Amino acid sequence: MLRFFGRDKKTSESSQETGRSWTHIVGNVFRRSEVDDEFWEDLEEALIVSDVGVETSMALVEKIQEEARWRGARTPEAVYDLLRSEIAAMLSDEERSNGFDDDGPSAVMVVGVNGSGKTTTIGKLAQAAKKDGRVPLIAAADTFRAGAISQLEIWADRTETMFVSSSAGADPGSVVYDALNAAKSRGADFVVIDTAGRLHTAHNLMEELKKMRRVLDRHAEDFTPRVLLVIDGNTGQNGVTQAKQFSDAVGCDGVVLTKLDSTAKGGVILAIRGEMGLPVRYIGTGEGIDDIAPFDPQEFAETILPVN
Ligand SMILES: Nc1nc2c(ncn2[C@@H]2O[C@H](COP(=O)(O)OP(=O)(O)O)[C@@H](O)[C@H]2O)c(=O)[nH]1
Ligand SMILES: [Mg+2]
Repeated sequence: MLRFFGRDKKTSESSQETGRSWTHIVGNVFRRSEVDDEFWEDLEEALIVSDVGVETSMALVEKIQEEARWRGARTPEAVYDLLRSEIAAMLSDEERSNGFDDDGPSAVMVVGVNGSGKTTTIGKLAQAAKKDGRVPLIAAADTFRAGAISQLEIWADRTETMFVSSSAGADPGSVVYDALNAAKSRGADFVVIDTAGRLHTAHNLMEELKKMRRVLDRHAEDFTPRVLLVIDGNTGQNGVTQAKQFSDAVGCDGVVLTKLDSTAKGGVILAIRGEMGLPVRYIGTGEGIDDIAPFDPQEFAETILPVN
């Protein structure tokens, strides 16, 4: 599913702001005249500042040093090209490229902290699914607050998508259950489920999400269960912590990296990939309904480290 829609909007066109930040910070290192110890130290530091994380930055620099030695790359320009290729290779996900692109019906739980862009992403996914000939159904299982339900309903109306909700305070697991049954009887083949994201409140979000996941798993014969984690591209190292928490609770299939149209550095995605192996599936590139694109590692690498 969602095979063609992203072609309207390229990763490289839509994340120019992110590219600018990298060109400024990481690009500067390559102005040095020599590839010496100081160069490597500066490169590592620039990657860390770009949210790539200490562990992943060190591993990346080590890999590139090795590669540079092996290939006899001795100039900053040559190392720059190696870095770009290595980043693209690291983010690509060939062996699992079909993991989310299910041919049959699927049900996707969208998780992430408050404000990361879950509700907006759900509207965009429903729209994209329609363009792709799918029949989506949106489930409002963020029942923590009435405002969350009505915000999602606006997206359902805008995209003319079937909508299943309950009242604020209702059990989110039962909303998922109702949504899957409704999807089955009404012929929907792509169920997108909104969830709460308030980590710092008394109610136990992770336990609630686990319950929802169990409901999904019980319907696995009818709808392939999927979990997408939404991460704000502006998030620094905290994004890794988020990825760990949500993955531990419900197991994530992939990440949607949002707000790449803003001053997001996006480097956290390298840290998430490096430390946890989670692939990026989609990028959010604005607040509009069509501002989503499948993630393209090569284009992303060329955006943050432009080909001269
Ligand atoms: N610029 C930009 N803003 C976004 C993007 N995705 C979401 N937003 C904005 O981020 C804010 C929070 O989004 P929302 O979907 O409500 O997040 P939620 O709390 O995770 O459901 C809203 O103001 C959205 O318009 C994106 O890709 N780019
Ligand atoms: Mg929301």
